[in-house]
Amino acid sequence: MVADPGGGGGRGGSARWAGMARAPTLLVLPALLLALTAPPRGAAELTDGNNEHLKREHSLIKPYQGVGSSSMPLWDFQGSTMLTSQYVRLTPDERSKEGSIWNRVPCFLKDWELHVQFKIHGAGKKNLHGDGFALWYTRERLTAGPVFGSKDNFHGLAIFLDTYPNDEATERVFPYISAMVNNGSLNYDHGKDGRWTELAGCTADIRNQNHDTFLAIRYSRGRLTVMTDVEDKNEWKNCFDVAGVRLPTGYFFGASAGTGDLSDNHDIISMKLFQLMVEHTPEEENIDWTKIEPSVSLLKSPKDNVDDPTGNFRSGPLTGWKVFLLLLCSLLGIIVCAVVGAVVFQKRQERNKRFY
Ligand SMILES: *[C@@H]1O[C@H](CO)[C@@H](O)[C@H](O)[C@H]1NC(C)=O
Ligand SMILES: [Ca+2]
Repeated sequence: MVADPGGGGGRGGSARWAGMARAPTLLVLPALLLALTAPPRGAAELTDGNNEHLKREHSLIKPYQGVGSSSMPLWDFQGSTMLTSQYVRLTPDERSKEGSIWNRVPCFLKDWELHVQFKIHGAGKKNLHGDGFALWYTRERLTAGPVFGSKDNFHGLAIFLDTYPNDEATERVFPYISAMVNNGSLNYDHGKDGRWTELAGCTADIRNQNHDTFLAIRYSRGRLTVMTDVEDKNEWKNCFDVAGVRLPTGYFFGASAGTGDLSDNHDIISMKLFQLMVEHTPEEENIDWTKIEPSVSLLKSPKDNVDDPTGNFRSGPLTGWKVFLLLLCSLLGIIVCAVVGAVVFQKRQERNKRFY
């Protein structure tokens, strides 16, 4: 196996994976035989980022050999994307740029984990920078568009690393990382930072950091997990973890970024794809995974049901008022009953006095 030239070869040691392998039962050895012949290994080691499970045909690693070259390119790039020996710059810190880089080889792995090292940096001061970048696992590739430099109404998965809050009324704290699954029918609402199509998300301080910043996306058995390593602690921190996500095989990995009036350098330093060794039932194995329609079966989180899609966030306080009114009415009712009761009781007492 070729030594990892992408720098940080030590990344993915067992220690940093301890947090990631919260469900070791999901990680099954490829074959029982292997387990019997090989010395016992911790389940967590299987996905510890070692080169054994690294899929080079889906990985983008320094010095980016084969990127855009005519002989055997694994990756294509488009728009403002610029290659150096140290990074792939999707956009420079200039207005109205968009660029992307796309894997040319469709991915037929059922269970995978993508590790992305990136750097978002620029001269823009507080909130005067944008817009962030997107990571894709989609049917379409290399098509410029309005969603972080790429096409809207896509088929597949998008992870947005959004650095600019377009929606001034948002309760989310930016930079904000979110996921969206689309079967081609949904639009990404840029003005609302994708609020209505958000599957899950988290806040992460991913801009203008002096240390390395990483993101991991794991997709296995319908479960989508996103983790960040952006605090220079060399450990993964959970961003979100959702079940019920259905994605087909045969889609393409990519990354894209766009700038508008505000800008930043959006650099990809590496994208490393690891195969996860997961056992599937015969029924699962028998279906044609390339035919799966991207979908999410999970119920929306309660906060999405409270929010009014018109952007009106009044339901919370209204509910409060209703509860208050209800309590007030109940209280008045109790007081009335008590008064009436007291009067009746007093009348009876008086009557009793008369008769005894
Ligand atoms: C695509 O998704 C939308 C909304 O999530 C759904 O209403 C529609 O039926 C889906 N289309 C297909 C072909 O599955
Ligand atoms: Ca935004």
